[in-house]
Amino acid sequence: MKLRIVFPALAAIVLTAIAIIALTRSAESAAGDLVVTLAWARATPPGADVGAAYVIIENRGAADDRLIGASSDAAGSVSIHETVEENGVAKMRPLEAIAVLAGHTIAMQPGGFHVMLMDLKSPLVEGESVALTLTFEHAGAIEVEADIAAIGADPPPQR
Ligand SMILES: [Cu+2]
Repeated sequence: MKLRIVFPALAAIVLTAIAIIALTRSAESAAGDLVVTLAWARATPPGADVGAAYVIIENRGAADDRLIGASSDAAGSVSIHETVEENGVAKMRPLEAIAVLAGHTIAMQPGGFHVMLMDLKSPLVEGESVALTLTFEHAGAIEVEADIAAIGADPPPQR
């Protein structure tokens, strides 16, 4: 008898918790089968006019796509970069595109793929956000708001 009352109550609590978690994770932007989450950037020190932003790109579809460009009103120019290590030295190089294969996830992060913001119009300030538009070959444009973390911050935890 008691179980019958406790169980629905428990179920309601669990469902509420799931709904809350889903809401806090709803900071995702999508176009078609491409979903972009966890957009963030590192704050820039005074005087610096370049910064970097990072996103997670998930291709939930059955067709491959490619990230072919990025733009932001906050910067004079924006490009897609990759950091590679050559002879023990980290170097950045611009990429024409990043393939986002069907069913795959691309995780940008410091030391790897990133969105390079050049000629910043103002410094990236911790606690604020910067708007980015990512352009995909097939899915088109996806707009995201990148949360600005501290200078040199580690990536936010993934799900
Ligand atoms: Cu770069």
